[in-house]
Amino acid sequence: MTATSPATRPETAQEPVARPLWWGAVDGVVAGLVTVGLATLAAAALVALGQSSGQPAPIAAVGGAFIDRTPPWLKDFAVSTFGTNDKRALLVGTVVVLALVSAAIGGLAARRLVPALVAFALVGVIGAAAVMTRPGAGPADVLPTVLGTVAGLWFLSRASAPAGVGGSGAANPGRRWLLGGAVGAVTAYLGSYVGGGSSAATVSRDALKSVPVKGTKLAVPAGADLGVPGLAPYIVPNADFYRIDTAIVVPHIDANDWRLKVTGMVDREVELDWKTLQGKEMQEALVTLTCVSNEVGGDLIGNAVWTGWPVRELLALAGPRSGADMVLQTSVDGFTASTPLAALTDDRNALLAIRMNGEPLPFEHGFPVRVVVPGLYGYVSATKWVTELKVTTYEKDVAYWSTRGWSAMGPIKTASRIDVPRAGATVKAGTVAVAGVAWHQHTGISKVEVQVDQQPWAEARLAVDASIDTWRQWVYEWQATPGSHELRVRAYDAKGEPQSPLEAPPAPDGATGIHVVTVRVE
Ligand SMILES: Nc1nc2c(c(=O)[nH]1)N[C@H]1C(S)=C(S)[C@@H](COP(=O)(O)O)O[C@H]1N2
Ligand SMILES: [Mo]
Repeated sequence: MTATSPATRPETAQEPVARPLWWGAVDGVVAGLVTVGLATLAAAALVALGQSSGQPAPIAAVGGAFIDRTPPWLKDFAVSTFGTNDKRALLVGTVVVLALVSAAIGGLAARRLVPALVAFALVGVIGAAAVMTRPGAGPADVLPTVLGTVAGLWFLSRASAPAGVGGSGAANPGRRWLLGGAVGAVTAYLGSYVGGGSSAATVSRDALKSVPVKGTKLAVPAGADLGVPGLAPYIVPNADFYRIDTAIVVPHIDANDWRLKVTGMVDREVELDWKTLQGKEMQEALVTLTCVSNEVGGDLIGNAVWTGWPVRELLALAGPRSGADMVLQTSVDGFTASTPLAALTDDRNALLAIRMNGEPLPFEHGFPVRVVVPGLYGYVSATKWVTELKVTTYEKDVAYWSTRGWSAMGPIKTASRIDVPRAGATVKAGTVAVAGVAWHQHTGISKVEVQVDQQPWAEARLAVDASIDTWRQWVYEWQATPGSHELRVRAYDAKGEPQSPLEAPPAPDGATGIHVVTVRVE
């Protein structure tokens, strides 16, 4: 008998024709899609059923884990390259890397199935590890990734099995790709759709829109907004408000599940829930938030009416011990901010804010509760989705950005910006309104000056002073003459201190320098 005898080697089990490598690569990508799709959908289901308070979707978890391990230079590069799209860019990057890895594993599967399956499972394990190390992760969170990975392994092994013994490997792969691709795409879409809306959190936020808030309303003085076209509005609508955070997926917390603990160096730990907070007498305050990453002339700044309960009153219930000088704020997603204890207990009215411009906080801006502290950059004060305030010391605890090259303290620096005319604009000769904003929160602005080319500095007209905690609009009527001109602005705070003219980058504690725009006059 020869080795090729039909008696020993049935027709159907003949050595299959080796599949082209690129077939394998496509199989790998489709297997990856099936895995991610099913896992995303299962994760959304877990969240919708209230069975997870972590980040059970593997792509989001890997992205989040990556952000938390990003060195400062890479973070700066991402923000300067992608701006506030940096997280979208990271998600796209994660998906591209995963597709490449899946393709490579699929190619391997076309030649050697077992090592390929092991490699595929390993990628699943990495995803599961990312999920399980996200803040708030519970045991159930691993299930979506396990389910997805098992389905992906099944797909890959079926695809690679020889035709005729239950496999479809050597058969025309088109149908398999179409089916697998459809399952992956539909589940991924459904998963992100369910994950994005219709959750208990959305229901709870919608219901709160019509619930009246206790406390006195604030009236914004007429004249705080100069109404100059192109100038940033004094109050920035929620939809236009800048957003900066490390959250790959915006946390969706049901207000009824929200708790805030006061821990650390206190006489007694206190826990605050939503019902209790809602029963408090609220205050309304105008506060301008600013990001420490804002470049000179940048737009990572915005002003809103915030409604909330003073943090001071909550801390008083806990009784901070002497020796404490800092409060480490923690959010549901693990972000931390170190705020001077004094800034939360003095008369500046740091708030546990529940409303932004009269609406329940948008999810992106911290629903159900965030902290707002006048005078401090966001990264050391404005914790969104806040869940814990630990009274401690700067010596003992270090916050998220302070371990990544940013200063532990973050008082906002005096600055000013020209909004109109825009840099590079062409304007008509004659009277031109040069206008912008200036800020030094919790001190206030007393004077703004504009310089045209090398002429002497001239005083601009300030808008009505609505609050020392906000930016202030200014306008200067310029008699523009034809040609190219440079416009500069500088602000003085309420103590008469001019802003620093020295050029400094955002890191480690905020940019300084003069905003200059060049315009053409015809
Ligand atoms: N939970 C959480 N809160 C956060 C951050 C964050 O990454 N996570 N970023 C802070 C930073 S750096 C800024 S500038 C402000 C921005 O607030 P906004 O997105 O509502 O404008 O939020 C702060 N609060
Ligand atoms: Mo920030």
